[in-house]
Amino acid sequence: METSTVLLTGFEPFGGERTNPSWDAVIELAARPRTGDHQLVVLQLPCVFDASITALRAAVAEHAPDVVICVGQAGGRDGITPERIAVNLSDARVPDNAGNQPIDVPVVPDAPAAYFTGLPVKACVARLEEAGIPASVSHTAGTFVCNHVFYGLMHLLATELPHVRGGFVHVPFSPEQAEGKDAPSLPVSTTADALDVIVRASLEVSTDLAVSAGTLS
Ligand code: PCA
Repeated sequence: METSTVLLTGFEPFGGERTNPSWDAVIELAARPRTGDHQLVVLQLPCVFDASITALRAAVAEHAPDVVICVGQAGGRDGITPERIAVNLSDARVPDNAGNQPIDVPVVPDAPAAYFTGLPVKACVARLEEAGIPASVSHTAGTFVCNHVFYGLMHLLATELPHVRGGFVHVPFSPEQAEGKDAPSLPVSTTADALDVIVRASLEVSTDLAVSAGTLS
């Protein structure tokens, strides 16, 4: 069997934080010995509109991955949240790391309003729960750089690389970040465990589970 390549990205710190658990978990996972018929390629993305998509596209072109999973921090969330939908809208409440603050601009002009993830998000959540890791499907990745990258990824795959599977996962603060904030957190090693589960489910599960993950509001 041919070895699959999985491109896993995390973000640099932003918003005055010293760390970003998305990147810390990605490098922790990459440092562990791997079992299974796939290789991981990791990349840190800048928390900057446009430059993040440019870096992602370059890595996809260089490594020709079979699966691309982008990961970002969502402070305030209490579990791992695979994202279901990317919207074609940037509306930044705070500036990015280069001082850009787009308000109500499309990620890609004249492109669809939204894309659904290519990852089996319900199977991911089921496997995470089985592993004792808090998780739920999310229906919004926000309107900042994470959604921007998620939309940019899904647009690239839809228009140029339909055989590549891709999606986005938000993760909670690390305990160190949450200190003094009254916010939930997850140890980075648990977040790394979760990313391992999601990578494997994305390689193994071709059709997502038909179980409800809907919300009423
Ligand atoms: N989280 C931000 C951008 C980078 C990150 O890790 C977001 O949710 O948009």
